[in-house]
Amino acid sequence: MTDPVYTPPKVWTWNKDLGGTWGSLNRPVAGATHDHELPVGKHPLQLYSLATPNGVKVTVMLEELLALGHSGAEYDAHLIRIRKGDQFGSGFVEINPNSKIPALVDHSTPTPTRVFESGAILLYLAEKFGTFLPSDFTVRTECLSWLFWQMGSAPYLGGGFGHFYSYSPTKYEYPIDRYAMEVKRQLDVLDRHLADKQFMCGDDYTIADMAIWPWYGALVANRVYSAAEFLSTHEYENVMRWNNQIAVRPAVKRGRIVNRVSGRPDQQLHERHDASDFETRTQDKLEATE
Ligand SMILES: N[C@@H](CCC(=O)N[C@@H](CS)C(=O)NCC(=O)O)C(=O)O
Repeated sequence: MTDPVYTPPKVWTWNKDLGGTWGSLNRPVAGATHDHELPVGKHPLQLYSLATPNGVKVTVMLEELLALGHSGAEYDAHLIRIRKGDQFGSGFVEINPNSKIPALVDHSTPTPTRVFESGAILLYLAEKFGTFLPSDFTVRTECLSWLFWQMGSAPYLGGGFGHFYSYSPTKYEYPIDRYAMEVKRQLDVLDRHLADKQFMCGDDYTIADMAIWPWYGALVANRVYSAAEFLSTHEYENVMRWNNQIAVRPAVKRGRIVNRVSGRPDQQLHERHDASDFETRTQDKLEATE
């Protein structure tokens, strides 16, 4: 089917009825829509997030740090329901003027430090705790190249492919073709790179893997957009192997369920305020005590 022809007007105006999952929520202006103070828990690190791929990057990193024994990485994970517009509350906008999860506040610094953008948060935590980022200058540089590759590439996967294949109220051929092609190219970039490497930066698991896995690992495992068959992701064998290797890490299994509000109840921990919450406060346990 040929897509309907659209002639853009001279000046774009805001059509408030865009439709679709995000059409009525997103606006062409920044800033808060309502007053809302953010809660602050007892731990040094306060995370405000949701278990989307960008959110999972950070909860996996925090769980990995704790698994290594860094008690300073103890955190409260507060839920930000982006489909309800929590990202536009005044408190959230103060810590991320871009109104997107994840956002972190470090209360262990002389004055609280806000960090937004998942890549910046991963880098902040890696530098703060001196781990998951190689110290050798050359390897570190390569690693940061992959971290920033992810930050630049995932918007084509999420905002491009995912949006038009999954969220758009009407399916149009041109944008789906355009972004499917780009996402397959990205998967091929990863597949070739991982052909002779265990992880993105070599033998060590780093923040580059933590950034890339929640998006591209989820894609090949058919956990985002139900697009594995459409994109023939089984063809990217090295990405599949790398995905499986990361998915079994205990910290990854914990991190990916924090701030999750959909899927199996035992895989949803809406808020995390204590390590014991994984045993006692997943949705299956909470529902059983209701
Ligand atoms: N580049 C940002 C992207 C963050 C982002 O797009 N977050 C999405 C969820 S995955 C969000 O908060 N969307 C809410 C909205 O667009 O209103 C990052 O990596 O932190």
